[in-house]
Amino acid sequence: MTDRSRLHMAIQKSGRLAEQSRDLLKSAGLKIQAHKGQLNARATNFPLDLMLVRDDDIPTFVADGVCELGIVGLNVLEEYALGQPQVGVEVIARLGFGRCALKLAAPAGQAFALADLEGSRIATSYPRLTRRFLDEQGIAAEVVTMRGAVELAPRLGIANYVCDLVSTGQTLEANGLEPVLTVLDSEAVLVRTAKTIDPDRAAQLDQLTTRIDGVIATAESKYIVLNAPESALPDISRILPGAEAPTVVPLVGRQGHVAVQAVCQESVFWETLEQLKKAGASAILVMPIEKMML
Ligand code: PRT
Ligand code: ZN
Repeated sequence: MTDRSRLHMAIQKSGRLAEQSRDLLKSAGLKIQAHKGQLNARATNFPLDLMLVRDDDIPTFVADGVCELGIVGLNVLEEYALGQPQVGVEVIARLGFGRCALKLAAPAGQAFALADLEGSRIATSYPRLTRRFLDEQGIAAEVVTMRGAVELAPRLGIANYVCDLVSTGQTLEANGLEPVLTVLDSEAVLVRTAKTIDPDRAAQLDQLTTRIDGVIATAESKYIVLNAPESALPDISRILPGAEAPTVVPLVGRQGHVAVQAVCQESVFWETLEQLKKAGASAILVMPIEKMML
């Protein structure tokens, strides 16, 4: 029996999203108590229970309200949603991991034009997304649904093309295929049920999602401190990536010089530091941010 005084979140038990889903929750300050092989885990310092399931089941759990929250690949979610008459799951945040793309691939080295798909057979584990794409392009083709080993279909003579998830592209290459079109760009997303949640649970959900937003924001953010002549401030503010209104403090004993502090919400590259130095900055420090609440 599920404890209705606690929030429930469905995450992948094992697989490509499992570890990073748990890491995200840990970064949000949750201590998770899990026992090997169990389908449930409990946060000991937050009213959250985890359901550890196959990724394919996560949209259903969330849509039904069995779990208020879930972490799942956008590809799995969209494929599920296309088969449902009503939207039962809402995306709250993109999480920046599990990145991949659903791509249409053709035999390598073969000239390809969109019109070639007309009347062809396309093997995929994502029949609804593939069908939607073909419909949008006005192409009539046969979609062959396969559970796995999709990339073998052309060689086995089952299909002319495949529509499969790609991250590095190695699997396609190893099977003599090359991507020709992108059907969907995907990554892990945090989702919530569209069902109404009682006020206590809703407050917990807000608290948790605010923390997760903070974790996502911190992943890329850096804290920059530097010294500069006051006259260089306009240039320096322009260079600082994704920084809002930096703090400017006078430097004691150094007339016309200031210390600048800023949170940069985009990656800070060596090139950025070189540009800052050129603009007159010195003693530049770039520091990771551990926690942030926006
Ligand atoms: O057991 P369960 O059903 O939970 O897991 P699963 O086996 O269905 O899924 P899993 O763990 O393989 O993937 C979970 C999610 O990770 C997917 O739904 C995607 O959102 C995301 N993801 C990210 C990927 C990939 N990258 C990926 N490369 N999912 C699958 N692949 C496969 C792809 O299908 C192909 O076979 O990896 C191969 C291609 O990889 P490259 O690197 O050779 O291009
Ligand atoms: Zn799966």
